[in-house]
Amino acid sequence: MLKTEEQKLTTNSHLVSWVREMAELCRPDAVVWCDGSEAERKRLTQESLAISEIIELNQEKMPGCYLHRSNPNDVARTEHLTFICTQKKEDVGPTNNWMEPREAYRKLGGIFSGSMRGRKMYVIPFIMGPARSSSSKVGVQITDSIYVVLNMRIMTRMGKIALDQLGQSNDFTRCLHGKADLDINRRFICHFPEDNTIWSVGSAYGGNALLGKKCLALRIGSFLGRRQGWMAEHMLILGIQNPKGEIHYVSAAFPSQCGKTNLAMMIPPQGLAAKGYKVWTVGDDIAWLRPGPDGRLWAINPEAGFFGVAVGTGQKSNPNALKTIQKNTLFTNVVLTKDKTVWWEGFENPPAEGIDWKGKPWTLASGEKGAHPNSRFTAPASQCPCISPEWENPKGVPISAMFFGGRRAKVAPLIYETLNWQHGTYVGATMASETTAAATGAVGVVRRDPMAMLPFCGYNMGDYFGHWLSIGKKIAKPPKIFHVNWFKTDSQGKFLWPGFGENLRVLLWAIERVEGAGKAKQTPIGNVPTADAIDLTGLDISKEKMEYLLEVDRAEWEAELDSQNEFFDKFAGRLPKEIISEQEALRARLKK
Ligand code: GTP
Ligand code: SPV
Ligand code: MN
Repeated sequence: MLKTEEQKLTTNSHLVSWVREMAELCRPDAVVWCDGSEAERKRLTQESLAISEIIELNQEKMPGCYLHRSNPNDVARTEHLTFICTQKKEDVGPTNNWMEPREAYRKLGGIFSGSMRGRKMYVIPFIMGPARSSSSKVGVQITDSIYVVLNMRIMTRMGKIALDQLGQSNDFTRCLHGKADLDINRRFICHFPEDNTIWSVGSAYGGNALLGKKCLALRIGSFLGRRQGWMAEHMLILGIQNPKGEIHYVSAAFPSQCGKTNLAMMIPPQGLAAKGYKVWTVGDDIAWLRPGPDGRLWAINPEAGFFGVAVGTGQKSNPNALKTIQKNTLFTNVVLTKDKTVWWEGFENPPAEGIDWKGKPWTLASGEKGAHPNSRFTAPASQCPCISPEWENPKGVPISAMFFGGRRAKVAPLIYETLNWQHGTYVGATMASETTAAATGAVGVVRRDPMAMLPFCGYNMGDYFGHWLSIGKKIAKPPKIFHVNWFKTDSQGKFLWPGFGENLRVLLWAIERVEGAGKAKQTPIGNVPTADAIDLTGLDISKEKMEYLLEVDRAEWEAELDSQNEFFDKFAGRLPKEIISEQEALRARLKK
């Protein structure tokens, strides 16, 4: 059944026999090997249209753009159905769900069995990272969803290019994905880091189904990174160019739906643009970081596209994202307008009526939400107007500063600088944020989300903190680590800081600190800018507001430390002693 097409594309016997084995399990009507060509894109688009999996948008206004509506029970990551399957349960730690590998293969195998009858099986070879980069990894995803293939085309370097990179090697992540019947009761996202394998069944949603992204680049990636001496992080990467033309690259870890895409594409506010500042996007969600021979940490973006949150993306908040999604973009769970364009909450000039994300007639006047809060766009990174000339550099870019941050209505000031790598690791390890619509479950509940990796770390998080500490010992010139919070609110729950492009002001202070300048005040938690240290040229914000944004309240921090302990207690013996001693030192500073 496989013969003709496979032989043309690859002679890799490891790959060919694995695909044959999976086809025997899933029993598709046909196996299609994807080469990544333009002709293939056209053909698959037509097939997807024919089964109403996607809807053609206005090709004059939005060439190459299509809309997909998910099954309403399948619109976000399902963390309770996501498992790490290692021989020993303690290796996944207290923050991951565990399943015994044989049990997982048996259980999911039962669901996969015969599940592709009447459908085609697509084989997608892909690279995470720039082609020919020694930092890149090859994966091969099998799927029965054309929507998934079309997304993978945008999000990864796929097809022939990946087979060329793989050659005859057996070193690739085996990614099996099937929609089965999209039944949430038969949905499992299982990772087998010890086998370099991922099996995902019963969902066609982004992070559950585009297996190169969270599953490979973060869960399997973090596991491989620990073995091989690098880091896989839920971080954006951006370059900040000063008026002299010098560029500092920084990375930032914020939990899902907490502003990575927006920060990665921000436009300098007028006051700073006039002075000559520019921002360059390298990546918006994931960074792979390695110690370089020069003692610095170097980062690549393993992805080739953006799977961004649509809701909230507007002319005012993120004009670069809007320019990026003018063409060749897939939209998921947004409003379809009368003239076959798209809209979502937070996008200016709403239409009076349209079809909502569930496919039902919708009017603006109804006050109902038209787009799902986790609606998304999938767009090629190369279309971003501020994409960095370095974004595909196989060596990556050197990182000067790293930022941790989340949604905190209180406690965390706008920015503070940690004292060193070890203290920064502690600050990342104790990050907290209010939950969002990116995953199913309650929204707005504060939870610990270390390094924004809580749902994405492929092994015991205690060991992960240890890995951070060990990387710090290997780099002579570590980036400075900061913590930011764009989401502090007033007594009415209104955001105090204007955010978006204005965030550049805060990053510039951090870069001044990297360069040994920038005025700072010592506080128990770290160094905070003095009231006049942040460049506010052209921004109208009161002195009182700034003072409150930068305030460090001792009583709030003492309570924060108590709540950190509840999280630490889960790790029992596996929390590095350095993390505990950093917390003790902070407690002592707060008491002084
Ligand atoms: P994932 O793709 O889920 O990982 O999300 P992300 O971290 O890339 O978040 P994104 O940039 O898409 O922003 C998520 C939401 O936060 C959107 O609704 C934004 O409008 C909002 N947001 C982003 N940056 C800011 C900010 O600086 N201030 C405020 N108040 N909201 C922001
Ligand atoms: C996230 O939830 O952090 C995302 C979207 O970036 S997903 O690909 O679904 O994980
Ligand atoms: Mn993300």
